[in-house]
Amino acid sequence: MERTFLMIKPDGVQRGLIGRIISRLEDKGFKLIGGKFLIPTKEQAERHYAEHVGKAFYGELIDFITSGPVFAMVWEGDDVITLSRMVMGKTQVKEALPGTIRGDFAAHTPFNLIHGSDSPESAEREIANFFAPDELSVYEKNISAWL
Ligand code: RTP
Ligand code: MG
Repeated sequence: MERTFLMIKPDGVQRGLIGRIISRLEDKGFKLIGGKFLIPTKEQAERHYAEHVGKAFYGELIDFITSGPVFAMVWEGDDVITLSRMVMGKTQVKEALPGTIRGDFAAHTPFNLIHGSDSPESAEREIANFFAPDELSVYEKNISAWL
């Protein structure tokens, strides 16, 4: 079972899209095992986006991601890293297809609403940057027991 770090960015929070974004991830069948509302510190943001240091959009990206609250989450599922990025859609809003979160709701890059880890190594690093181990819940999902 794979884990990924997903984060609703400040634009998604400001626009009131937390519920609808989470619904799409739940609809796909992924399991939410951790979530919290926070304003990323500059250090946390710089660790998170270390791979982009030196790129033209880096400064703007750090300012954006530290500008207000985000909703940070850990999700579990088979191939959740690849599949959640498909649910999110392409990074550049002009390439994000309808039916994806970014394709349906985002209109300008870098305001593309949600972050998702791009590999198991990134996921592990990003989860550790935002969550302590005891903030993640290990549980069985058993829908039929609740109907
Ligand atoms: P993310 O890391 O946020 O999940 O997005 P991603 O993997 O799809 O894209 P990545 O290449 O890692 O870029 C990180 C974020 O930087 C902003 N960006 N702006 N102005 C630009 O051309 C540009 N390119 C990227 C976006 O917010 C992107 O999600
Ligand atoms: Mg990325």
